[in-house]
Amino acid sequence: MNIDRFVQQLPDTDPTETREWLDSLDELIEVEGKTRARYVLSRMLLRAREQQVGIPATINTPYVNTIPTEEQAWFPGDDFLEKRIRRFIRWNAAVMVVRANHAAEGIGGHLSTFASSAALYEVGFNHFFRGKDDGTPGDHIFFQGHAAPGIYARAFIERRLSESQLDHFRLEAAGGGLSSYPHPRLMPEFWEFPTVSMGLGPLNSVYLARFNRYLQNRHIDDTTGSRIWAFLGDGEMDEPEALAGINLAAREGLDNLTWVINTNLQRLDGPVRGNGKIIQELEAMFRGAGWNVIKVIWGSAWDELLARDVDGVLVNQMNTTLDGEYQKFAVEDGAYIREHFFGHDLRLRKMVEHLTDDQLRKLPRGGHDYHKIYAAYRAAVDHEGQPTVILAKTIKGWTLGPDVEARNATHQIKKLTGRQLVGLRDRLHLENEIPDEALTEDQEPPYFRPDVDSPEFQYLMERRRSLGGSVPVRSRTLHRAIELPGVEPFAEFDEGSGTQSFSTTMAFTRLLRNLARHETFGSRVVPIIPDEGRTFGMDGLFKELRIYAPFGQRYVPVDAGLMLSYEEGTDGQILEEGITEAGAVASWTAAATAYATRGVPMVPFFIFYSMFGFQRVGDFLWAAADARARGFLMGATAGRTTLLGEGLQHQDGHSHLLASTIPTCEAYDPAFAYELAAIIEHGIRRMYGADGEDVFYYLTVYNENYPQPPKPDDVGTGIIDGLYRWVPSPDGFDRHATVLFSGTAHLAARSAQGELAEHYGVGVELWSATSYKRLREEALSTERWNRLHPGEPAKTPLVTRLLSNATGPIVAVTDYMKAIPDQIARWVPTRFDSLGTDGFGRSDTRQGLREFFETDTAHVVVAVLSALAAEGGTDDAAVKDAIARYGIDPDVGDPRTR
Ligand SMILES: Cc1ncc(C[n+]2csc(CCOP(=O)(O)OP(=O)(O)O)c2C)c(N)n1
Ligand SMILES: [Mg+2]
Repeated sequence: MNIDRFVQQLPDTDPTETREWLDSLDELIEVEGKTRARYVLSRMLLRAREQQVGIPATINTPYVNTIPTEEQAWFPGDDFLEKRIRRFIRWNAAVMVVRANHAAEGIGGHLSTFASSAALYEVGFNHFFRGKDDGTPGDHIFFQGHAAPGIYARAFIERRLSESQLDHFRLEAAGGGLSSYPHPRLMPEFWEFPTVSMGLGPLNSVYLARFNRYLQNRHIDDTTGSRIWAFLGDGEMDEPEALAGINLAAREGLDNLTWVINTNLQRLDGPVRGNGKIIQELEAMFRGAGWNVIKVIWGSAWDELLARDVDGVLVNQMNTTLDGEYQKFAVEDGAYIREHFFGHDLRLRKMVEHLTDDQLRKLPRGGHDYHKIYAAYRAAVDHEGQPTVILAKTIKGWTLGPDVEARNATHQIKKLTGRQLVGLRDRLHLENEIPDEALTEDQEPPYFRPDVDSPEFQYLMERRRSLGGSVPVRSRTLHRAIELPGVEPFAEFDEGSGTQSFSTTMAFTRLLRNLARHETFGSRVVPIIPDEGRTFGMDGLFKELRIYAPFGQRYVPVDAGLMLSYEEGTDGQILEEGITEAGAVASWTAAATAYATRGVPMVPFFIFYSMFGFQRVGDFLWAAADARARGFLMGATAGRTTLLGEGLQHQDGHSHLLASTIPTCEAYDPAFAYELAAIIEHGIRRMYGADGEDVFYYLTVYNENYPQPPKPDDVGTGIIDGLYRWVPSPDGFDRHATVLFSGTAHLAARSAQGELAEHYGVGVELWSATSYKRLREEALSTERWNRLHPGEPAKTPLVTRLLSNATGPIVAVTDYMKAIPDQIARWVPTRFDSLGTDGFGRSDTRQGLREFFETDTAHVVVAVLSALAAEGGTDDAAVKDAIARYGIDPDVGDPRTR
């Protein structure tokens, strides 16, 4: 509490009275002790709040459970059966990792994460997680990536997975295996949310909870029956993205969101906060952000001790013990704990006199106590108006024995010796299920699955039935079909703009408006903007589509009187995210996967500064591809020379290179409005039509204005395939060459065509290359087919077939790096050169920059002549002439290194 500064600012109007209050506090502490004083102060603060006396918030509570025993919800389950089930699952989870590492040395896997969180999951499975069998989308659950073996182990007992599948944990290449972590791309009927890259799950879960509210408020889908659960690691909380969304979750009152942080005090290398207390640190942050925080620190066996802690010595000891020390207590015996935890104070020693050393060692942590966990989940689910975080203290590697539990190396342990397996078996009391004969060194440790008529199986299945069936299940059942638009929204772009100049960004904004206003399809369009709408000329949409604000617009905007005012509403369509590309991409992912998570296809357009796209949030986009996202990413203010003045950090010459790394990303760099419209139309039909494909689109749009040409008649499928002849070679020339352009580079290509015709007698045909990525991928597939089908007539890659019709050597020009056109170089049938913007951007005029990066008219002319000379089609004199004509300094440094 930062109360000192608060107090210092205020005058003391009655110092005598102040003194009296302080004296009585001092006396209270002296006579009754600190605990009593703390209690009285808390009561005073409560009363002050009742009387509307505002006091700066306290952000930490003592190191004890938030829910007092007497307020703990009654546990409705069967203790005995649930414990048995949990033991079976614990056993199988461990055995599958051990067996996998026998079958394939080094294959990896994790024992300790699930071992510490088994109870956290099992209480959820038996009492909370809603399935989809009742025809609803159920709950949305983010499982901690490293806990995957436990989730498989349960699915095995539920008879959703076979023994052979468990034995193919991490052996996926031949098909039918189980993926290391939650990967919908690899197990599309099982996993829903990829989580394993730390920090992505937390942020994605916040924005999914938010997106569900958006769907609700916009009357698109009833999402009230779905809770978002995210199971997270305490180490994971150090990722900046992990905490980046917590303010939004509180601000928008997302009480449909529950986070369960497995605070086992350890991460991969060692303690998360050896010298501090991660639970207290997290409590402060979440409380400060406005979350409901529930700490589950101590198991039930501590209740009795805490009840006798009238002096507060136990709580004091709990408050002052560091996490590093708690970790040590987890590996030490009872005598050590008696000495070092309870030994500092005679009153403490006395408190545990009646307990044996063994009982002391077994005093459990709250996160292993399913009564405490149940109470916390119940409280979270019932809590209104705020998201809830449960901080559940556990021991990493719990039940796996003294060599593993709470050891610093525990995270990496993936093998158990015969002795350790026997130890685990005994610890889990599975002597009848796993007899000694089954644990000899000459055989694999067996799995155990209770019979279908066993009480355990019956209980477990009944629990799941009553909650709507098994989880996790990824479904593609359509709940609310989408109606696709006809050609109308796209048609106007085919006509071109005559003499009027506008940019592809402006064309996009217009198209987006057409789509969003469409009578049936329109409501499914989700424009997502990270505070850049004005930059892209989209501010007109603020008024027309309005900005989503869950509680409406509770103020009069400064521009209320203007035509294009800043309008917010509970059913606003635009997600104006503010300056968070990570948050915006998380929103996009939620929308782009709604076809599966909710059976409600949504069509998100995330429009961002192309430079702050892939390289800023590339990992999120990779995860979105894993989650089988469908939607559009719009890299605006694209290019390294088109966005003129902004300089090095802004000018994007490589997002297409980064996009090329994602197999399901269709990356396009259109030059003209009609291309843009054709690609988006095709994308909508491909992703959202019958048998929609799990791909997404990345399109770069520029801010340079020029007259948009009409669509030529004979482009066929060229725009979508990635390449088509835009203008044939003019007649009447002996020498010919071909120039490929993309994006704004068409300007240089077209003027070079004129220059080459006028001064050098070269007829140039122009091709528009909308997607080198697509061309390359087609060529790679064809090449592979040829390699594997010797003796059969070889197929020719599309790009080779197309360019066999081009005349002369080929020069490609782009506002991106040369590596982008070079993607096809191997399959170009003639000489191929590329001009691009390798190097750091800098501020200048467009012309200045294009000169600098050698992508302007002059350099296209020189490149064509140089290629012709090399091919014997002309001589060096023409090249020299051009260099002189355009005033190029041949000895100036390479822009790549300047
Ligand atoms: C972005 C990222 N960085 C690093 C890793 C490697 N890694 C995997 S698990 C782990 C430690 C996890 O600790 P914690 O979050 O506390 O989870 P626990 O297993 O303790 O529950 C690390 C560093 C990762 N998966 N993702
Ligand atoms: Mg941890």
